[in-house]
Formats: sequence, C-alpha cells, structure tokens
Amino acid sequence: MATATFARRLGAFVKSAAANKGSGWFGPHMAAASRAIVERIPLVDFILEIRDARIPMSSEYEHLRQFPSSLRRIIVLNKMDLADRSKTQEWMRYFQEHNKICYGINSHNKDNVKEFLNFLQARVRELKKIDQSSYTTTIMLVGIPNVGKSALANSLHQVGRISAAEGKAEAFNSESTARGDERYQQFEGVNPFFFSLCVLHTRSIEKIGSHPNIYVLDTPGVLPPENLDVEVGAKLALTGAIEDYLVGECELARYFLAILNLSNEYKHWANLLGEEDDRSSVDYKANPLGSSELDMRRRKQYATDHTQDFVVRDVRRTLFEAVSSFEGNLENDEEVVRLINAQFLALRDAFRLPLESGENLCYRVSIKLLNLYRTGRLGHYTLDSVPRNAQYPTTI
Ligand SMILES: Nc1nc2c(ncn2[C@@H]2O[C@H](COP(=O)(O)OP(=O)(O)O)[C@@H](O)[C@H]2O)c(=O)[nH]1
Ligand SMILES: [Mg+2]
Repeated sequence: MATATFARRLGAFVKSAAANKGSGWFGPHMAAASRAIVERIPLVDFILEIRDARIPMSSEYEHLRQFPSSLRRIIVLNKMDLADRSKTQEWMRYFQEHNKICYGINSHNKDNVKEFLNFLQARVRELKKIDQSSYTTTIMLVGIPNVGKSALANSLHQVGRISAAEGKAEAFNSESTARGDERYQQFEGVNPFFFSLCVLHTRSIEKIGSHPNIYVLDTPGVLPPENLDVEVGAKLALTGAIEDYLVGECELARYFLAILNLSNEYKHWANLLGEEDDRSSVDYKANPLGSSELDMRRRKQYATDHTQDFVVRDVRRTLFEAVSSFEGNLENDEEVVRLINAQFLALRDAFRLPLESGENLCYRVSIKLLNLYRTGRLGHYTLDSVPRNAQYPTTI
C-alpha cells in the first residue's frame, strides 16, 4: 500500500538521522536526562506516561519496560483532540483489557484537565488508604519528546492551584538545591532525597493539590534512537517527536498526503465544492498583489463571521477536488506520487504562495500543510491500529 511505502521512505530518513552521531536527536543532554529519570522512577508515587493519542503504541516510553507494570502507572493519551475519537476509545478499551490504567485528555482543555485532576486525586486517596505514611504524593510525568508533558504539567498546576498565595511561589525551577533555601520549605513533606535529585536534571516540580499535597514533576522527553522501527520512526516524525529538519519537511508532508488520500477525512469537505470559489472571479495568480486584495474583499464580505478561515477552507477544497477527481489507482505507488505532485502544485494557490517551483515550493507548501495538520485543521488521524487478536506485548 502506498502509505506504507511513504512511511518506509520517511522512516529511512529517521533511521539515518538516528545513526548520525553528533547531529542526531539523542545528544548528551537526552542521555543524562534519561538516566536521571530512570533513577527516580522507583522513588515517586505515580508515573504518568504521556503518550500521543494519535500514536498510542508508537509513542510508548521505552524505558518503562524495565519496570514491572503497576497500579501506580497511568498511561495518558494526550492530544486527544487531534486523534480519531472512535479509535481513541478503542485504544482505551484495549489498554484497560490489558489491565493498564489509561486516561485520554486534551491538555489545552480546562474542563478535561479538571476532570483528570479529580481522577488523580481519587487515585491518590486510594493510595493513602494503603500507605498511611505517605503524607505527600509525588507524580512524575515521563514520555518521548513533544507529547505534551509540559503542557499537561502547567495545566494541572493552573487548575490545581489552591489559593493565589500558594500558587505564586510553587513553581520551583532547578538552580538551587540548597536545603536552606527558603523556597524548599514549600515542598512540605517531599522526600528531601527525591527533591534534591529532581532539581538536578529534570525540569520543574510543581504543587497541584493540597490535603493531600500533590506535586508533579515534569521531565525532558527521551527517545532512544536504537532499535527504532522504520514505520514507527515515520509516525514519530509526522507527529513531531523528532525535529522536522532532521528528516525533511517535504518528506513529512508527502507522507501526510499519502495518509489523507487514503482516509475518509477529506470526504467531510465535499460540501465546500458547492461554495462560490472567489478565485474564479479574480485571477490572483496573474497578479502577485491580487491575493492580498482578494483576501481584503473576502474579509469584507464575511466581516460578521470571525470564524471564517479562508486559507483552511481553500486547502480543504483543493485537497478534496484533487483526490475525488483522481482516476488513478490509490494502491499503486507511482500513481499516488503523481497525485501528490499535483496536490503540491494546487496547494501553492490555496496557500497563496508566489509562482515558483522545485525544492523551495515543496518546502513552503510543506511547512504550511504540516502546520494545519498538526493543529487539527485537516482532520483527525490515529496512525496506530489496535492489534487484532494479538497478545498485548508483555513489556508494555
Ligand atoms: N492540540 C493539542 N496540542 C497539545 C496538547 N498538549 C500539548 N500540545 C502542544 O504540543 C506541543 C508540545 O507540547 P509540550 O508540552 O512542549 O511537549 P513536551 O515536549 O512533551 O513537554 C506544544 O505545541 C503544545 O502546545 C493537546 O492536548 N492538544
Ligand atoms: Mg517539555
């Protein structure tokens, strides 16, 4: 299938970036953070393993495999707003059937985060019934890069702050580990040994609850480059766990278009075809200034509707038109390449880019397309499928 071919191609770029010592993504900082996190895992009360809901399996935090599964470990499927809702439900059932505690969340949604905090507090109370001695609870967020650990830690801190007075001074960021530091006094009940370890290599520790006291510790993302499967590598790159420049924006955008062309998402945009196409009345391609003039006219026309996003609408319509009128075979790699090349050219107009071709055009279209995909404006895609009738890997 064409998507797999694009995935393997992109995955090969990921592999070569991984093998590139020195300029790959796994530098000395990540190696040090990785060791520091592993040392702390046995010391905290709860581990939140943050994964990307678009790739619930591929975004696994590999280092947790060496620790036995436990009720103190929670898989958080973050960025749920970007994933296919029904697939997220399937994944949640899958993890639950395999005795994993799993929670889906959008870290940017306050209500979601509040509910999650309630859920965490309930689990902390359960823990306290068993372990009366632990007056203070520590929770560490771990995960590969870019899954939203910091976004979630900040949101939890914001919704969990108990009073303005307490809220102000809770964030504690590295520099000082001195026990005498007055800021340390606020971390009442936190094991001093754990605390001093925390501030050495990990990011920050923040209070998110009182009675009982709950502290969350954010950590840097870790993605070991060894043994990375090519298709997993491609999904990690598309969802942003690996920096774009390491693999190439054009390759990423091509992979995304291959996915979109075989999905059902673009079919939701069929209604856009019936809408008036302003481009037919004003030929802005012939006039480089025409596009901004056109935008002005459109804005006037829709002045009362602030939600109109013309570029997004044109991009959707362009993609819909290209796929739905394509007469080639979407299972055939060469024909899909032809379709994608045609889509790139058509997207140049939809993005109102100047007339140019080649590498530069590819790069500019790709940057814009990836941005729309990653902010959820081109549909909801879950790239990992739930294994059917397969044993759950015992290591996860
Ligand atoms: N749409 C969406 N974006 C998110 C969510 N959580 C985080 N992000 C975005 O994902 C990117 C990476 O988040 P960050 O917290 O820095 O990830 P970290 O590397 O795991 O700490 C940022 O652009 C966030 O705004 C979410 O739930 N939904
Ligand atoms: Mg972070």
